[in-house]
Amino acid sequence: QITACIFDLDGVIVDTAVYHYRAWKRLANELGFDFTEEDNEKLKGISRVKSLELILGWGGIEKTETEREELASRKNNWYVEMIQSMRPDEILPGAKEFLQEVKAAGLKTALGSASKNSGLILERTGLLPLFDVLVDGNHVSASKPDPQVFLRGAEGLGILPEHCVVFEDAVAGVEAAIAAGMKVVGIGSAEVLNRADLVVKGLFEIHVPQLNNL
Ligand code: G16
Ligand code: MG
Repeated sequence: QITACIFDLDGVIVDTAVYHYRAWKRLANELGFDFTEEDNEKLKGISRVKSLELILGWGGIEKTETEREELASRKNNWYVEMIQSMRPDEILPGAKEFLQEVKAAGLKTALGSASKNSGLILERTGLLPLFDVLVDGNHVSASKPDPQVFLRGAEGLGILPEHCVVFEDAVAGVEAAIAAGMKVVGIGSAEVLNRADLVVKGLFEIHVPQLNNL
């Protein structure tokens, strides 16, 4: 019996990936190199620090820890500047409707995101009231594929992992949900998210009654 839904943010509720991409690209360009959109896929669901490590690797650049901190915060400033002006119309199709359907059915909701900026995004898009519990990059020490972010969410809701279903667009996030002992609905391509219990194109394709047949 599913009694709680745990949602990833970027790629499931909103499309902030394009803003992350722009900001990381700008940083890479300032450092004298570029990376492809295909490489950008590898950054999805990965923490800020890990993303920077990957990008510096692609550029063949080595930096000290202090320098890396400065670069990460430079990228974050550009990113925050862009998401400041996000509007409710940037919510992905069906996401708000599905959240409302879940709440109306009496299920609990939690956010399980790697982002340290999730509060600002939910506030700007007006989705904050639809979540019972928020767990994001500010609350965890290990990032996806580690299950910590989802286990904290379940704990916060007071619901056992086996009664939770996770909605995820990233391979690392699907792995994290499985490691947490939860059901998982992949958002995106079935080929890429082949370990998910079900894959849909977006939250517009799923309804509450399906959740107990995963
Ligand atoms: C998101 C994105 C990642 C990003 C991470 C950290 O995770 O998918 O690309 O690197 O958050 O974001 P920030 O720099 O804002 O802390 P999720 O888990 O919501 O998909
Ligand atoms: Mg995501």
